[in-house]
Amino acid sequence: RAAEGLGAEDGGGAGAAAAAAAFAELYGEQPAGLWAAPGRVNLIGEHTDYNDGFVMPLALPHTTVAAARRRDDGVLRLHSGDAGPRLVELDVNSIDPLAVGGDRGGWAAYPAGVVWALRRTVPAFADFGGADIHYESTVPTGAGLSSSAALEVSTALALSDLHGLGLDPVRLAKVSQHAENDFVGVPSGIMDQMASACCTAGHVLHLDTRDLTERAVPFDLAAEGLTLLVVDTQVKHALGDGEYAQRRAGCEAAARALGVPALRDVPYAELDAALARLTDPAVRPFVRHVVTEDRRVEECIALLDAGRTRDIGPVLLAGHASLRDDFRVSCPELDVVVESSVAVGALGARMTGGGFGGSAIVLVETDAAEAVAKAVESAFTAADFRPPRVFPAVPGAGARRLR
Ligand code: GAF
Repeated sequence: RAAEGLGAEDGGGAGAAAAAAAFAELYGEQPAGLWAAPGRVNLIGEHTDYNDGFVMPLALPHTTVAAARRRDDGVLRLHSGDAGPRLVELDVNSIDPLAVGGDRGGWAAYPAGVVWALRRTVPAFADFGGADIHYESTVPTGAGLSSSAALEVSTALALSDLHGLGLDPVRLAKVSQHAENDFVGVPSGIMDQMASACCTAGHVLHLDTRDLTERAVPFDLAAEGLTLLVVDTQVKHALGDGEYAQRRAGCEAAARALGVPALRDVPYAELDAALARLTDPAVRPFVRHVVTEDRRVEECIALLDAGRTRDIGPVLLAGHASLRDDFRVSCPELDVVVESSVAVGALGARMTGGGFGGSAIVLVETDAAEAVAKAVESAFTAADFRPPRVFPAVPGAGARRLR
């Protein structure tokens, strides 16, 4: 039942104990430390990050915990509580995107990619001697909640600490994105890694993805009697399937055609003129989405700064319509979440993350949260969809050492 899914997730405590115990069982001694990095939802600002635009993610309480120790024999061993008994063992000197071969696209490509990216970009890491790592994660995979970023950033932070590199959160995010783009081969922007590395509890992160300037904006929904529900549609999304890359390529082609470095540089006031100048009709709706979405981020920030959180509801709805109709990255399940929740009084709702499945967010009065969750669940049953998983998003902390 939806109501049973409404308990907030443990903030890393249970995952930490499980990770330490599993590490000890697997590798025969206690880990040198435990590091956690969260998944995220994005409040608004979708498909803007690879257009140098603005995003507003918040970290989930759900984390990936990495239990790790150093080695000095050139061996990297990786194991995940989610991935069955198989231990992935790699020679650190031959980790490259092709040599990882069978694991390319599999979960181990993400941490292996982080090692590869650290060795390429951090001189002090060049003589990396290896590590043993075990992961436990409460971040749902394939749900559009950034389980990949949580895996990457927890790995980057663990290795940075174990080797005394002292990489700051922005550097951790950049290394992680490098791994995802150039090792795993997913052409994502930097929102998810920045969210996992830089978010703070009780806040959303207002991020300019061009220069990575950021501001933590207070987002204490409980104090206002509000709840942000996450609805995982259980429709697995995969960013690597070509649609994401195709949207990104379309946006970049449009920016070139308009003679600007990125679509972020098209002012909202000049949107109609810019659309008229585009000769390829296929990219016009992409441009309209990105330019209006950057504007919606501004609107949300202004409303939050003015203490008018309830009023962001219509902005979230407009964002969903734009992703559905112009950017065309929604799917029937995500649309049903939005329609069925608003029909019973939700203040606003939208798909979150890359789309093509994954999750939606729903802003509700807290005393209506269970009824809204049930309405969404009933609508899924009526449409013959798999039951969704519903839980509240309490803004959690970014990546940190647990012990
Ligand atoms: C995915 C990507 F990884 C992000 O970089 C971002 O583009 C998002 O889709 C859409 O806003 O999560």
